[in-house]
Amino acid sequence: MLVSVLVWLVTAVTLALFIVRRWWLPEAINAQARAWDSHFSLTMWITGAVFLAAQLALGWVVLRYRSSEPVAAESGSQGNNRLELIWTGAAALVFVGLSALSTAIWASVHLDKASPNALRIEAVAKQFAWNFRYAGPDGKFGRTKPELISDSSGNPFGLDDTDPAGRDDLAVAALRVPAGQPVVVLLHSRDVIHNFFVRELRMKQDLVPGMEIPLHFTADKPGTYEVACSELCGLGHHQMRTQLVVLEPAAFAQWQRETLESLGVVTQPETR
Ligand SMILES: [Cu+2]
Repeated sequence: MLVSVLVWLVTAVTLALFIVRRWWLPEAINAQARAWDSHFSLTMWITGAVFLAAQLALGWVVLRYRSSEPVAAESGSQGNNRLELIWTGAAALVFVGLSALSTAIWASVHLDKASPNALRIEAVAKQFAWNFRYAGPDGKFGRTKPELISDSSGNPFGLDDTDPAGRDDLAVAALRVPAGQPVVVLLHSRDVIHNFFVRELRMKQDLVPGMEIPLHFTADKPGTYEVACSELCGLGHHQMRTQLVVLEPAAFAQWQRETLESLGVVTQPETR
């Protein structure tokens, strides 16, 4: 009798933790994250209902068939093929169905191409830091050469300063994006596999040496969020983090202009 009460108690506490949502996901800041959240909730409701029914039944069976007499092992259940078939089939259907339902979200994050007018930002990860590069007002990334890469002289991208397209390139340690505008982050790694992860975007993408992996999103809520490396990449992995700062478009333009001016780059378009 005590066992069935315990089973029901554990069930109640477990469900309460999910219903109260004391420890829950941080707020979603883009359309795909909100889509993930509603899919996650659907999964939780379905599996939660099954969990509740199964636990209630378990407690009831324990209560109903309890015996103070020792029971011989051979006299146990004979099995029921029909029941086995039903619940195995139902579980398979739920798994496959939920996976199928989520494919559209997965595709919109990982398979669809970024919109052609998305702001392109280059990201380079290394043990144990992040760097981001903006093409500047000319919209063109300057040429880079691996042999020019030098953190000590402030050139983490190996920017070749003989290329005029690179004069207005902006290299910074935190990722700033304009709110409500599509951006595509071109992910690179200089050494080992790292992972770009922002909880509020519900996005996670590996950075693989030798590859350029584009990740596109449209963050619509201004704020400061953490970018954490989510791949164990060495001893300093825990400190490999930076920020994603979502700014109102005007504030983003102002930041870009002011930063370039502080570097001595004139950003006013030339009139002649
Ligand atoms: Cu890392």
